[in-house]
Amino acid sequence: MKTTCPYCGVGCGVEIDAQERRARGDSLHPANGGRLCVKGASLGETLGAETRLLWPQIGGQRVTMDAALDYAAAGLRETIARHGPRAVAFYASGQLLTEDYYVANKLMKGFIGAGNIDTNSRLCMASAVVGYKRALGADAVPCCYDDIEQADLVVLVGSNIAWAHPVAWQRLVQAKQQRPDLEVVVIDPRRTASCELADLHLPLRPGSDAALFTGLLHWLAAHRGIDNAMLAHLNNVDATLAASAAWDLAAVADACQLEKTDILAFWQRFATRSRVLTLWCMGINQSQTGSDNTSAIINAHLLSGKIGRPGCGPFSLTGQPNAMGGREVGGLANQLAAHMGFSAEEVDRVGRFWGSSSVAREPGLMAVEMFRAMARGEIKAVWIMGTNPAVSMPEGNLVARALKSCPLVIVSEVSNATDTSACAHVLLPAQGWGEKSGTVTNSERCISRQRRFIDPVGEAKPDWWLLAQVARRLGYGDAFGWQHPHEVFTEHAALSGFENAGRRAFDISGLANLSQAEYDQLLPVQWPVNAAAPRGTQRLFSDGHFYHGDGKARLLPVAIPAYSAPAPHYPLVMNTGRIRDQWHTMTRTGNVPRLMQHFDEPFVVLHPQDAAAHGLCAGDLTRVQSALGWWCGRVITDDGQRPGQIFIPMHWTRQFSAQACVDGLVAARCCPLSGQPALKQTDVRLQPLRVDWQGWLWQRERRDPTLLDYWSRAPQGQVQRYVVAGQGNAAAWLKQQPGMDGVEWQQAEAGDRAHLLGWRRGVLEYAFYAAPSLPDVDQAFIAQAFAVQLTGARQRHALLGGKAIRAESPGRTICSCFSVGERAIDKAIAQGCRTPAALGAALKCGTNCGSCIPELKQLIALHCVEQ
Ligand SMILES: Nc1nc2c(c(=O)[nH]1)N[C@H]1C(S)=C(S)[C@@H](COP(=O)(O)OP(=O)(O)OC[C@H]3O[C@@H](n4cnc5c(=O)[nH]c(N)nc54)[C@H](O)[C@@H]3O)O[C@H]1N2
Ligand SMILES: Nc1nc2c(c(=O)[nH]1)N[C@H]1C(S)=C(S)[C@@H](COP(=O)(O)OP(=O)(O)OC[C@H]3O[C@@H](n4cnc5c(=O)[nH]c(N)nc54)[C@H](O)[C@@H]3O)O[C@H]1N2
Ligand code: SF4
Ligand SMILES: [Mo]
Repeated sequence: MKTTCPYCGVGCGVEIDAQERRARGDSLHPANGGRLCVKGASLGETLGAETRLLWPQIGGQRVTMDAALDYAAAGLRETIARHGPRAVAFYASGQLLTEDYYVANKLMKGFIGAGNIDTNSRLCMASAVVGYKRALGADAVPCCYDDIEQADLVVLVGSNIAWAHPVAWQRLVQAKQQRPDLEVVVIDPRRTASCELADLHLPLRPGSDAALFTGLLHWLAAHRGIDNAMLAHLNNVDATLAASAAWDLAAVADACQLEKTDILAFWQRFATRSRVLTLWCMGINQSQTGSDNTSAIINAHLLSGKIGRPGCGPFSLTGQPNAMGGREVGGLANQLAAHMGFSAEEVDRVGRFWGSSSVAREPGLMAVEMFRAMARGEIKAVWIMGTNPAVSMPEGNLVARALKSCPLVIVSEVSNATDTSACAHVLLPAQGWGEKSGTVTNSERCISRQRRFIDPVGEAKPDWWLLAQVARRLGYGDAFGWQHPHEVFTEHAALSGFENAGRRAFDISGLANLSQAEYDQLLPVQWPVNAAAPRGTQRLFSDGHFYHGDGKARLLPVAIPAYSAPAPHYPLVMNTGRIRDQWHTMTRTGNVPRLMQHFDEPFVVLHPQDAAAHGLCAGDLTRVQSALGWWCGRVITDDGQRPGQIFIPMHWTRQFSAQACVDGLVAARCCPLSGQPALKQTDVRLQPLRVDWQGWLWQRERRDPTLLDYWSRAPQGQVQRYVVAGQGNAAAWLKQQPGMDGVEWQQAEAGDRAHLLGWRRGVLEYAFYAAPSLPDVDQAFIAQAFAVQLTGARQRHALLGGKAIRAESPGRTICSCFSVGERAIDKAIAQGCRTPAALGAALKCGTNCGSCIPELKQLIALHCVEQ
């Protein structure tokens, strides 16, 4: 069965064998041509029912689906009757299917009649949307993935594509192998895995991108970098150039804290290469000047005519599998539907199409404002679907409090335990990937099908169905009567073409008459798809026509913030982002042991100088504090970090660690135009976390430790592995934990080490190894001991010692696809494998998705240095 990967915005086609539950790349899909990254390749392992939400619940008690839907509808109806439609809100997600998203938007904006539906895309794409709309007249990505292969110069700015969009990265790697003169410039304060391919890395001061690109604009104008043929299609050129005049090389070098020669090397390449593709992501959007950052990039492409041609363009990589679908249906609070806004004409048009006289007339609250209004008691009922705001929103502690104080919280979810569902009054089990059916749109505007290939677990239902059922109970049945997602899709497609006449870029009217069979067989297709382009459209703006009323694109002067020194109490700047093998709040990837191997604890990356200045070494535990909260995790040192800047992954939640939700520290300072919060720059300080002991704890059941400043959890199949750290006596702590009645302890204490095995009726329940610092034990052997019945005294003795008889630990996993550990790789390097290809031939590492190749190269380099 062919379907689409539910993780990142690359949108890879997947072929899945439903019986074997094995995922392979779809060789015919335009996004990936058969490739998958490790997350995609492990999709089969996420399909189990163990961690799924199976039944509807009210107040934690299982109820029937009807009872849950009745309760949710009655609560919404009552809230609307007493407090008006603006007292309710929906918070949706770029991980919903387009059909789900369309129904949610139609219910809120079309029938409840308020604008209050916003989405996690506010944290992600909102600045790019503003940038495109202002410049091009439409939220329309001009480019396609083929441009990666056709470019002369690829600029990666604020994008760690090697980890966040691994298959697009693979395409770039291959293109550069085939055409070594294809150049890559990486603009990122950190040296990331993506720098592996960089001809030039600009480690700029965080937040200074707009200065760099405004300087580029000024430089292009002064160095014959203007495309004269393009000028006829541009507005506002003179004013924008005048506003950029102050940004000469010296000013930019000062603002960005970069070497002038490096800046020039970038500007010269940009000006002289004919085909330049700029790929940007969260380092640009998640900023207080996010919208202006995107405009600064688009300005340079417009003025130099590097748009609308193969290998060219300002290309915003979308994060989520269907962030684009959300933008199409109008899932953001400041859009109405299908690329229409809230003008009287548009409200009237959408009202006629939907058959509703109560369509919202003004934008609703954007994400940050929505949760603040909830905290103030103004939002009294919320439905959260496909997102985990208690973890992923800035001001995390305020958001959690707002949710706890909100009188009605409805959550539709696939996972049985999330930080957000812990605040829910009504839990609705949603169908997950493989069960649900519909469409998604990837970064290059390509619509592809997700298809059902397994039966849903428990009573799980598609999100669109849950929404439609509630809509019927609210009395809007006629407009929500679909039986199949195909009917939702064709209605959405028809709205996109309704009274469009070429004015709105998003037009898929060519799909409005699909039969169900045609929908089921739909091949990937890039919008617009209409009478003029029945087979879709690979690139936009090739004809120099843009979507502003006058048909021209618009350059825009941008605001460049003055540099402000860090506050004395919080001298470090915290950057946050992604790691290669985890997806967001880990509700799915965190349960796949193979994906936990790359990094299995929350960590902070520090420049060695900063670590030393704080009395910290690699491997220590530390506390990071901002004005809003604190975080706890392990130190990694890396000289690729800018001094003064630290990096913490966004992924860890209260389900996986004691105190590692990084958004509890992040203030909600938003771009005034897009409402997107600056998630990459928080002033913090750090200090060592002093503990008496650290240990490993394996236990059969999940029961999270209590009374500790630090723990973190990594599920390992049938057993849970915790890393714990505490004060006082380690053995005494363990024995006092709840639920220890009837456990027989076998204990060995030597010096300051404590090893304990806990047995219940001869069955191993606990294995615990503590010492002043984390002891070296044989993890695979210990986890395995929970799967087999250990009988021999010698084996039990070995288990108590924490070491298998004659075993060697494989070290940290480097290649997750083939589970190849650091030790085997080191050994192979010592035996003469000096290239990733040689390592691949010997151990298979790096030969599937290839995203560990940068780390393989590092290990080879390290070995050569040590020699
Ligand atoms: N493995 C994995 N892949 C994912 C996801 C995931 O959770 N896991 N999530 C998906 C989603 S929703 C998204 S939005 C994308 C995000 O994809 P990316 O944006 O590529 O990932 P991030 O790690 O958030 O941040 C990218 C880079 O921005 C840099 N940065 C920080 N501040 C600045 C700055 O001021 N200027 C510049 N130029 N760079 C800066 C950071 O150092 C970081 O390396 O990934 C998608 N893909
Ligand atoms: N500090 C910091 N914070 C960030 C970011 C950052 O870089 N730094 N990045 C931001 C960005 S770009 C993003 S996109 C957000 C992502 O943040 P979230 O959207 O909050 O993260 P997810 O873990 O993807 O949440 C998706 C939830 O939906 C559930 N789910 C999965 N499939 C389905 C389904 O089909 N139906 C339903 N109903 N539920 C489903 C999952 O179990 C999970 O609980 O985080 C943002 N927060
Ligand atoms: S690159 Fe993205 S879409 Fe492709 S397999 Fe990996 S996570 Fe899925
Ligand atoms: Mo995102």
